[in-house]
Amino acid sequence: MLPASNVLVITDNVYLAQEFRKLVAQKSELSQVSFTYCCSPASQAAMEPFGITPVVVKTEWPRLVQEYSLVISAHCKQLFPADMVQQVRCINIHPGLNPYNRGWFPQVFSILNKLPLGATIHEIDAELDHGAIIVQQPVPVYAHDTSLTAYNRVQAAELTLLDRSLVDLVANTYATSQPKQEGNLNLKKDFNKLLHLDLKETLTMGQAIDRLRALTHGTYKNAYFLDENGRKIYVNLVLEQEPHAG
Ligand code: 0FX
Repeated sequence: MLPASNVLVITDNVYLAQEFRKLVAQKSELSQVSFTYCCSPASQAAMEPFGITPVVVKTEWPRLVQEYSLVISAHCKQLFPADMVQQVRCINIHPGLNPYNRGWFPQVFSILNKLPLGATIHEIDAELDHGAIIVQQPVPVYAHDTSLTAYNRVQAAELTLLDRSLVDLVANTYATSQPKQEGNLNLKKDFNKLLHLDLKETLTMGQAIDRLRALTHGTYKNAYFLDENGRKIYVNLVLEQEPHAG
């Protein structure tokens, strides 16, 4: 059993928050550890039914570093200030294979640029998805994947990694390795630039299919073109792999 400590989990992802709590409840080693769950103000409405209250990291961090011995970002949409990450151990659960396609929606960019995809748990430093790697797991991207199917595979890998490493994360009994290169970083604005489909743009069929499947994610209205009246027509792609013969 680990000695009593206070862990803060900040998350803006309802599914991950629920799965995180389940994992904590399953691990007897963590029975003396106190876990507090918070979210970003923008996620308050979605998170309130689960008893998760907002925190503003930018202004509240001096209190957080006093109250907690570990802060875990489980898809928290706020940046942790450099002063905060120097004063308390901060760990990020990231839906990408650092250092490839760090930042926003990694599977969207992996479908487009073919860089590897996966899940990473890493220490947070002053740069985005950049710190020392604790554990990571690659996941494949198939020709029949959309953003959603690739993302579901990544999320399953994140939970596998979390299940395996949570006790060590809390106990601070893990080794780290530095990413072998800086990799590349995509921001929200890079995703937004992909959404407008210019009907006059010339692409190969492969590039066009990749663009549309990278922007197909369940009910999200991502890719669009403009009709003759300037109204958006949203586009999603349906992909279906031929069943195995026999
Ligand atoms: O929580 P998350 O899966 O992850 C994002 C970033 O990708 C990640 O790098 C960062 N650490 C984390 C704090 O925020 O994002 P989400 O739950 O907003 O979206 C999940 C997926 O849904 C995303 O990968 C693509 C898809 N999506 C989402 C939005 C909001 C769309 O296709 N369109 C959208 O407008």
